Amino acid sequence: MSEHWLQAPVWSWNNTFQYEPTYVHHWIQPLDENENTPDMILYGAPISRSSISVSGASLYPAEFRTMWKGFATYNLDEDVDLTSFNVADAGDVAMHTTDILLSHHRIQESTAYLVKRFPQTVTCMIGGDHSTTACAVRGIKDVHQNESIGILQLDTHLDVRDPAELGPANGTPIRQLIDGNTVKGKDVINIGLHGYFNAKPLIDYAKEHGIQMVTLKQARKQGLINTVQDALDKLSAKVDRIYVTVDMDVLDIAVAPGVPASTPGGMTSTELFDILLEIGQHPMVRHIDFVCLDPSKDSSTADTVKTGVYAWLQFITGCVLQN
Ligand SMILES: [Mn+2]
Repeated sequence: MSEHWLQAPVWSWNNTFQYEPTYVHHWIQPLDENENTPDMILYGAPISRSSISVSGASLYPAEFRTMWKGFATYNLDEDVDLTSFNVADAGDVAMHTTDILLSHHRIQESTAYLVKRFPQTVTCMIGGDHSTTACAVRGIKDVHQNESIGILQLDTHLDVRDPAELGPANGTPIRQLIDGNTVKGKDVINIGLHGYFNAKPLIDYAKEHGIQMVTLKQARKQGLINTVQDALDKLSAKVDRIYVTVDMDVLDIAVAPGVPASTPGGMTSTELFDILLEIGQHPMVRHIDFVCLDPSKDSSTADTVKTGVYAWLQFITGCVLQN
């Protein structure tokens, strides 16, 4: 069994709760490594020292859990209660204070541990900045070396900047995975690109490696749901498992004050919620992450953290509808 660096979550549950769970903080339980197979394992990767610009995204896993108490387990729109879906919280990967590469390696090892120990379980990583995605995908590949992994990326950016120049920073994860032969460029689909936020040489790299770019403008024209279904179908036809990475900077700057890299012209929160409901229903999606949300930049009413929890619950609702 591979080593892992998971520590009990910062947030402590009310395990003495004696009624049927009706709010998210009653429902999620700490991971019991000796027991059953949970439907989903949640784990935090609280690192943002690897961000190109200043970010407090390392604070997100703790704030994410704190916000659970504001959400019921019942989804009114879909008329489903989520409590039948067993979500276990494995806590956060312990980060080294100064050694970024060591911290990244711990994320990789901890992901490998979870994927190996719970092969049937969907994993959900809460970042942290986007550098964490490269670590998680490598961890999955370590366990499933003969499987191909496809990535559906919801992001304003391609994240193919050069690690030789920046180190394994948050602008580089997709390039790390392609250059490291973990994932093929043609097995990456990015939805959410728009406007003026990807320099031309990065687009050239993406084209050269066959990354499929769907701009937000194109996606809206053909319908976001159709676009996502199409992307998942395409990936399903050629890979063994799909990893979905949600960079919260895909959201419009007006609805995501807590995402340092969000931009004008991005997704509305409703668009993101609709997409995640669809993604959750797809059986090939085995892994998901949510990254780059910095609670220290958020509004005083934590609007973006609330949006982040809502987005995650939409994915889970999709999983429940699939079953
Ligand atoms: Mn990104």
